[in-house]
Amino acid sequence: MTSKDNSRMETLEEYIIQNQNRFPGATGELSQLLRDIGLASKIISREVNKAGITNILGFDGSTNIHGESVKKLDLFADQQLISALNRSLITCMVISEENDGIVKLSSKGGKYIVYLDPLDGSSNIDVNVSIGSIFSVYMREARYDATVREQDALQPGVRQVAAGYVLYGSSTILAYTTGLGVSVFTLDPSIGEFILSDRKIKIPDHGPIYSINEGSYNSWDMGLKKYIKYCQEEDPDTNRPYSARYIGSMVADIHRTLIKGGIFIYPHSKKYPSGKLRLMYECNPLSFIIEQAGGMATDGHKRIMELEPEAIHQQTPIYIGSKKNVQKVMDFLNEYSTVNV
Ligand code: P6P
Repeated sequence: MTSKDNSRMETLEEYIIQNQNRFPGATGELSQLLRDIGLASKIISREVNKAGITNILGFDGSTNIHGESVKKLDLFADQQLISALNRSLITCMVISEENDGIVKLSSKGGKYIVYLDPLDGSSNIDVNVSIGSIFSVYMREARYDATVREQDALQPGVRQVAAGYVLYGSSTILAYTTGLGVSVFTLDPSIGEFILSDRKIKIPDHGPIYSINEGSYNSWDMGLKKYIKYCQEEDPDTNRPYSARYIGSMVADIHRTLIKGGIFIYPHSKKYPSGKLRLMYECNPLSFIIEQAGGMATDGHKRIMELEPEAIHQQTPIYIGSKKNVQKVMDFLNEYSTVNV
């Protein structure tokens, strides 16, 4: 007789292995990749939680491809994630916000391609606001012995085989999906394990919260201006006025949206004509998570995960969250699409 210990929740490792058995023919390689990311996240979490004590706050003097000053913790997170993926020899290349080009790993025959935003929201590090790591995993479609090329990584989000994020906040949360729903884990620092806290989380169909940086109001399209005014009007029947919540860390804003519902918006603007957020390592992975939880994500015209990428650091506008909230903003954008800003 097999005794199953029901006295404690599953760890991330146990859950990944059990999930792997649901994929006939699974080789265990994707499971290993997810465990690698889990391990690196624990190490990053330890550094983030003591950043104020050790000399790891502040800038390291360099700038990334977007001209943003790179913080020491950004580089630490980037190095931890890349070296963890490198050790297991199943990833052929990494594309990360912290590296201009592709990072070829020693295992040129690796079957996976991984996009990373190693520490999203890093401008919040010095003010102790939640930050996060984001990952997105694709299968390499070229022959495994072929030279690793950037072109292999330009795949639409619908071809992701896994995606997720780690949120370093009041607790460290890891959420991921392989296309079978979204599972959420909470790090128990006393045992150093991520413990399952939600097996298949669902986003509310509607939420009375909108999340956008209203500082760029003057450069919004008319439809967006009208939608935000709609959110602010008094109407108890539709839970309005909504609450405005904006953390400035996409992972934190998206995790709140996943739990409480509502909508997160980063539109195009005069400062960011193509939007600020990166398609491949912010918008696609977080859209995979939100869609798997029953939500929706578009660039204002098209489903985010159907956008055909032309560059690994490409940016896009994004409207993401509860289905009813996203559909409502789309109605306003369509109604006023011919009205100039
Ligand atoms: P803004 C952080 O730098 C980031 O990439 C996302 O995490 C966040 O949602 C956005 O930029 C914040 O941008 O222009 O509102 O400061």
